[in-house]
Amino acid sequence: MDFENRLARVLADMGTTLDDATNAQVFCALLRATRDLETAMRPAAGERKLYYFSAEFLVGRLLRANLMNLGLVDEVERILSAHGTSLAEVEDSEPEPSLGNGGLGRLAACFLDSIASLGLPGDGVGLNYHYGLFRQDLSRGVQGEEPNPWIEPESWLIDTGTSFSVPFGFGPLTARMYDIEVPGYENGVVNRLHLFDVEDPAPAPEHGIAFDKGDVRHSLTSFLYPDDSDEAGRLLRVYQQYFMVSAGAQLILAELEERGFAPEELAEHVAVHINDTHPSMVIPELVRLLTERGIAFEDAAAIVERTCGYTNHTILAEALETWPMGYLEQVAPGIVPVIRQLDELARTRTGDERVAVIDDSGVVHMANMDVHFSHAVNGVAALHTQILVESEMRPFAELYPEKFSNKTNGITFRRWLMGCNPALAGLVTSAIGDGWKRDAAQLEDLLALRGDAVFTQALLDVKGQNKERLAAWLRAEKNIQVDPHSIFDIQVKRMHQYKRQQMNALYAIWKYLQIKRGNVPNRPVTMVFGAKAAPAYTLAKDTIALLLALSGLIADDPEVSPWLRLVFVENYNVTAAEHLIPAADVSEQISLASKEASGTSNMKFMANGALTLGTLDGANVEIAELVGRENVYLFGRSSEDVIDLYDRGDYRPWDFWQSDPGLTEVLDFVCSPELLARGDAGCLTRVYRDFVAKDYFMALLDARDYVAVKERCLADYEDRLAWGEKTLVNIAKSGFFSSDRTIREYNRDIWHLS
Ligand code: 26Q
Repeated sequence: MDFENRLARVLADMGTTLDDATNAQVFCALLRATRDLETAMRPAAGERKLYYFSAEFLVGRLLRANLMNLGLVDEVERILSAHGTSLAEVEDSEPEPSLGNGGLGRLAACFLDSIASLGLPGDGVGLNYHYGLFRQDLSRGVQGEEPNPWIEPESWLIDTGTSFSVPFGFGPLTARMYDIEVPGYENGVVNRLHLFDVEDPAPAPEHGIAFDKGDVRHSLTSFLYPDDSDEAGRLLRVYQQYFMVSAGAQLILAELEERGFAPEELAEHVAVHINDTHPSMVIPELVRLLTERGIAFEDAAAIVERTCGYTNHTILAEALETWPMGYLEQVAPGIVPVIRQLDELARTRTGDERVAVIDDSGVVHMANMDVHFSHAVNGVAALHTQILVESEMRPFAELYPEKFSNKTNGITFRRWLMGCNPALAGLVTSAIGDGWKRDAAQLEDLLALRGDAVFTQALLDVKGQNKERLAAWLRAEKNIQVDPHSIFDIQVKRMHQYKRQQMNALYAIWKYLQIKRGNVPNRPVTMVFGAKAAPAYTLAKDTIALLLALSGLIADDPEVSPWLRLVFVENYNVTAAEHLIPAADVSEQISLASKEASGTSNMKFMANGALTLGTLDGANVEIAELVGRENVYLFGRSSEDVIDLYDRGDYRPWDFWQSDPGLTEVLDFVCSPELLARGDAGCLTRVYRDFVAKDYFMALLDARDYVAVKERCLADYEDRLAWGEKTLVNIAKSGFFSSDRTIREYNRDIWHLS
């Protein structure tokens, strides 16, 4: 049956027709027709199957992505336009699944797309959070958090009817498995994302995101990473993690048996991947289940070590998980003896206390357990892996040199170019054909068009169209006005001190003061921010308050507003990113060198023809190497300098503040009467005090250089053809950052799926 008939049938089932249906009903019918088509398709098969364990899968809206991979977008557009609507209008009815915080979760989603598109056998394993990550509310000038319910009566979730019993300390709890289909790009493959859920989930809280964390049986899957600032929150996190990995491990053994293999053969037929430490308990859980099936502990541990791979995503100490043994005894008593045995086994390999699984205060170090009992460990960009091997995990790298490798992150070009930027995708295809859609490295063919003024102008025109589109979207969705002829300078990512949105705020103040003095720029600049702050992260929330106060001050100042705008896009998520990234001129990637493991928005901006303004951190290093220094705007101290400064412990922000009158003026403005009239005094004072007394992520160290290089970048924008050529080189070189390339490397070096 063709898709049009399928759709008509579903609509008839719903008691309507394409002509009579609302956009919401058409969305619902498209969802059902697509899902039904996919359920009839088969997963990739092979000798070995991957299970990618992750606490987050930030998949974004799924209708367009699924239709694209099924090769149905053109047909659906044709059907819809005959009835006076379009995919863009219809997909606005789709709630975005809210199953991740940021980069790590979005990476997992890009990986699932690439695994299926390469025809590899691999499923995701995660949790079905009902209210997801919070929805951000900025209406009061500070961040408020609201539940984000995304599961509607008709959704992408398929109730498989399969369930597993998870043995918690308080007794067993049933984990019910829901699946989301993951189609490959035009290859007939459909893999799966398995999301485990409790049977009787708690209703959403009426207001805010406070809920009964003690009511584990019902609230386990309510929210993604409940606030872990209190004990109940931390315990619930352990419950979530064990629930996910115990159910996932049982699924693996059940499927292994179905495929006709013995538990002893696990490593030959299964690869387990641990996405950061959140799923680490899968190691002791698999060992426990294997020993239950009669395998001796040492053998089980060896099998599990040959099965598992682990990716580290951060070197920030606060994100390295450790759990007191007492928590584990309460939550998952079944794996406690296993963890003790694993600790002893690791101690037979080394006497180095720094790499112990259980330290002398009885705390379990999840990352240490991962490194001892995985056969492969990787960082997510060349610099990050180098820092892991040379400093953060040095004792491990000396003990197990063969385990360590780098796997530079990637993004799926299906969503991040073909899906979100059809104008650029069309232009690229008209120039080099469509081979790049399967093999992003072919984007390099664009380099032949360097010096072709007509093509360069066409690139600039596409950017102009995308800026108009973004302006229309911001007006309609967020009630924000922007000028498409201004330079769009965009920083979108989680709010964190190390990402240094506060340094970008200092630039805004500096520019504001310049314009007040009559130093107006060549062309107006629109600074765009989008970011959620963790609910318990005070300084991050304070920085949002500062940016909101600045936004209002600038907008209401008739001398400044024709030249500068600062807009803060509320509730930044994947859908917002898909509108923002294609329209960016400047991509802000300004983390303190050594702190951003990789970054992935840097890759998305590059592929969409924005120029990077950044530090030599994470994957920015590789971007700069690929495009050459003349096609990227670099500033700031090197990672070596920064690591030295931390080692010596002699960074003093107040020296900068006192010795540099320009900086003093900008900093003092944070607590000026003008801003205090608009923003919460407590928030602004905390930001100010942190700058001068602590500045742990050294914004003041790089602030001067940042302002200077940003000014040079904005001035360069005026030579339109030269700028267009730089964007051409960036797009042409971005193919390296395809997640297809990343997944090929994981498969070649770690998973060996086929
Ligand atoms: C840990 C303990 C307690 C509560 C929460 C957490 C927690 C939650 C989320 C720790 C880490 C995360 C997410 C980390 C993350 O998104 N890391 C990013 O991963 C990207 C993909 O590799 C990289 O590109 C980014 O550089 C990295 O910051």
